[in-house]
Amino acid sequence: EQEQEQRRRLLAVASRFPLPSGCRFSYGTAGFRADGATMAPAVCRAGILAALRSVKLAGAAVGIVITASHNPFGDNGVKIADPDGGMMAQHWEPFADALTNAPDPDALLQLVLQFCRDEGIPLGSQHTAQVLLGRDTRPTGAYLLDAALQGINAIVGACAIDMGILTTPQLHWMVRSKNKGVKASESDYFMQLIGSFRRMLELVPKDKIGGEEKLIVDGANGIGGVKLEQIKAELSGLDINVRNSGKEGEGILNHMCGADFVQKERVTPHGFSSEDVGVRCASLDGDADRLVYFRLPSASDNRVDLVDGDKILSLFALFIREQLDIVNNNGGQANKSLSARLGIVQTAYANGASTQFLKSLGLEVAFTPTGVKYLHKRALDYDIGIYFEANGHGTVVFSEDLISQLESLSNELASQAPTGSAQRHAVMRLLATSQLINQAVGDALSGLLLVEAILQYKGWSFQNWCELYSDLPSRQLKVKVKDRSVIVTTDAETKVSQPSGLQELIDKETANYTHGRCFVRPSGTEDVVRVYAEASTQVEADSLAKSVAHHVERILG
Ligand code: G16
Repeated sequence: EQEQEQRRRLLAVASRFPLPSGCRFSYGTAGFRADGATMAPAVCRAGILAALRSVKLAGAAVGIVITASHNPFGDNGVKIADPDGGMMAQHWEPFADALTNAPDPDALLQLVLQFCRDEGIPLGSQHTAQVLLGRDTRPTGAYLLDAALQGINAIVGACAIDMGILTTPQLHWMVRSKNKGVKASESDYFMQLIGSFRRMLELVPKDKIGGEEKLIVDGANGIGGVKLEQIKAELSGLDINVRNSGKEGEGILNHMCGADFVQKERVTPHGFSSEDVGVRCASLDGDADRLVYFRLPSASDNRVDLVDGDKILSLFALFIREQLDIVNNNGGQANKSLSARLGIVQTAYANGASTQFLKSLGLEVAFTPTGVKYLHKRALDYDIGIYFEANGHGTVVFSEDLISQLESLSNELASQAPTGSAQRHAVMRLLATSQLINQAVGDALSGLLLVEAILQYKGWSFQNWCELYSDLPSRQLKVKVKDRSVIVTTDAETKVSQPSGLQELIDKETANYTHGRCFVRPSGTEDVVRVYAEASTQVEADSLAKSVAHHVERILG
């Protein structure tokens, strides 16, 4: 009987959300995205998918975030979080694609039944499933949330919990926390952020206290600014001013503002003026999973000095390496040590100068294709894995084993040495870092607080941070083509394998430039091909990108 009920529900929901003819969705870099008004069938099916994933994983909580992140205001999309808070396991992506594109209710039912047989998912029996939902501030959000709820409720035994309007990383954090059996509400998230930030500041050496407190944050008119406004009064040691906060009249989501705009265009976002020259500024994206920093160097033009994800990564790497060194050497006095493998993960978009800088520190640097789903997974191979995309998406992940080593070392040192021991302080900084920085996914709010705590610890100005290394001039372009999926890449997206002949053309162009480097790849979030070029001068980087973009246009139409 339950089986009959299950079939009935799936057929009913599929007929309520028919796929518009000619519509084809594809699970991209971070889920499904399109014009918000066309997304309901895909979001409803993502609801079915998330509930099935939870049934498969014995009722563990799974997450859905309704957002199109850095994309324009009218777009929307859906990201799915696995029980550990990371992106949905990649081996379910083909099923996600098939389910979303099932042409009619019967085809959808058959697909689900077959998949459940193949995956051993006990559909229709006494199993439970729970899905946590969140959405950003987009106008289609409420309507799409309802579609997701209907999809979840189409699976017998599934329970949906609406967590409200959130940043993407908040929802990922909640899913992870819930499955760890720890408190998982928004106020728990804020408490963890505020508490660990305070601990970090308490551990700032006395002679470094008194750095630049003023920080202006561009909230992209999205949800990140709203949340930052909620907690900023509790962040003592920081004087935060939020612009593009999403309030009525401040501007449009992601339009001429936000992390993607600042990182790609390298110009002042909307809402900033010559009065802000010289002040440290940060930019979040629409769902606050990306973070970049910038400064207006002069009032005479709108150019910015950019600190992108690579330089945030470099700051984190320097700090963590320094703490590990203090723990393990302690000026030759260490009697206890940690065994911790520290690794860095980047993509082909990482500025060549950043990779060289990290390698010069003796750090191991690995590369993956674009998408946090790849970087995060690779970072988990280390005891401390630091990953960042140049666009500002990244975090630091700590292994469970290292956390327990740190906890017991902290206890031992407390009983042995006077409380002021440098070694113990370094252990405590590492523990506070693991609490502050989101362990589930890249999180602009937690990343921002870690940056601020480290700058204070080091007594660094924005200028000191900028000078870590000089970026090689680079340029990124978008090319609109008929069908971007024609491009197939290999070697972590640094080479094109199809269409044939394109890579040879890229190589030929690149050979004309000193320190030239160039690659192309189809975006997984926008209907464009991205072209990235680097060279020893800006004029050369621009020209290399332009000539390769021209080849792409010519070959792909
Ligand atoms: C998403 C992914 C990022 C990726 C970005 C751009 O970010 O989470 O890992 O770098 O898309 O991807 P693509 O170049 O394929 O368009 P977001 O912030 O848009 O969710």
